[in-house]
Amino acid sequence: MRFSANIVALVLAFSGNTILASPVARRACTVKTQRKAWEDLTDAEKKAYLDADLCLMNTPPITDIPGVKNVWDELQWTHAAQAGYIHFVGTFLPFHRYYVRAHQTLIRDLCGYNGPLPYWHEPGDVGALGKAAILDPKTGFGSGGNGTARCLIDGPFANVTLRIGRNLKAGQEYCVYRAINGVFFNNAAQKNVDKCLAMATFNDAWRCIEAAPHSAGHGGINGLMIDVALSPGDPIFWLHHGWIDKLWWDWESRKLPARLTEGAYFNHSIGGNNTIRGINDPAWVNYFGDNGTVVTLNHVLTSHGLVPNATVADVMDIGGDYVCAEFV
Ligand SMILES: [Cu+2]
Repeated sequence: MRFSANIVALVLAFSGNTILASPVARRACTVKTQRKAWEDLTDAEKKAYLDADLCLMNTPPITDIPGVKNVWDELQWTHAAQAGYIHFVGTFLPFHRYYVRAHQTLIRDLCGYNGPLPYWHEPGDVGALGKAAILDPKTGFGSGGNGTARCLIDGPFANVTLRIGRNLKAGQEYCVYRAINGVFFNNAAQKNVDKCLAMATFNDAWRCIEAAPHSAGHGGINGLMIDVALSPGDPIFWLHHGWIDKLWWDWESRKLPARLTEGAYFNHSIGGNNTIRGINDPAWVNYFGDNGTVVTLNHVLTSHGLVPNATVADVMDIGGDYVCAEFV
């Protein structure tokens, strides 16, 4: 997968105002959002959550992002637009925590969803992915795809139309497509999780989590989910990244409060790089606010105006004022 400098230039050119919007004052965290495994939701809660995603797909755009037809497109677009700066970098985990939180804010504010935020407990489905509750056609996200296009044939998202392409333009319309791969999903095994959680430094833990548990969920669902830029088009993405976010929090929780602060996080080995693969457009690098090539707590996280920008510092504590959540 490639990300060209042209894409970055395009992104900055039209969104200069929104991307640089300063963080707004936030409310104190009083009532924490409960994050629960999908199988611990009641069928009514599952339906309400799935309906909220369908609602986003029918909600008119709220930003000036070109070519989008609804908020779901916008969520997919902002991930695609910065895909080269949020994967294989030190902000991989912080960005995706911010992004999961952004999705939660949108289903709450635009679609009235106030239930628990579900995640996918993936090790529980290793060896039996085809029978996973999350893939249930009636109470879950639908099963695998079918035909040459691998479009979903059942579940609530079988008739969803997506339109954002890798060039960030609305082009040919396409479906949510999957090609379930139980062999690849074996990497989601608990032993791989345990290995990552035992890592002593942030850099080692992050790279481990991104490599095995993270890749396993994307590769197990396959299809759209293995597109590093466009994968948020499949609603399962949010439950997969809810799980990845839990793994980061589980790692942080092993040494609190030390793992909420910069020293314990980044002062090991080389620190988390904030660009990859020679993609170092000065506009983005300066924008991040790290004052260097290593990710810091000042690093800015953006969603191009879907929700206000935040910083890595804001998202470090899952129970802090910004994320305000707890795993139950
Ligand atoms: Cu991502």
